[in-house]
Amino acid sequence: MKSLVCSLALLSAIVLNGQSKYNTTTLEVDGLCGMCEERIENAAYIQGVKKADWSQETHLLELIYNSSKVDEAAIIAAINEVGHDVKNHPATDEQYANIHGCCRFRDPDQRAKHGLGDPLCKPGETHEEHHAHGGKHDH
Ligand SMILES: [Cu+2]
Repeated sequence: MKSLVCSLALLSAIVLNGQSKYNTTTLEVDGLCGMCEERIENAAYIQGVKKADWSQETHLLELIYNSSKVDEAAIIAAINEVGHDVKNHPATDEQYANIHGCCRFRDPDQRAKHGLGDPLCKPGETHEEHHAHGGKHDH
């Protein structure tokens, strides 16, 4: 009986090990305050995400996720969906428009109030423009 329990435990350990592939990554996400932190973390906790922890000081979002259930692109899309810019992946203006007034992280005055410098993504830079290749360059 004891050996059966041991075999079952061993078997389930192998099965669990084979299914769970946890990736750890860090994303830079723009935001201002504690409300942003809650919004970003709630958005990032989609199915397959084990840990999402955003720091108001560093603006870094620490993620642990199951790569067999979810990928980085899906997590970035979920964060964009609530209006936050991820480095190299800005939210659309429509998505940003839903951000609460005191969380307007693209607003230079709000940034200054929170002691922040340049935003992660330039104002007016839309998702489409960002990914466009060979566009006009006026220097
Ligand atoms: Cu905020």
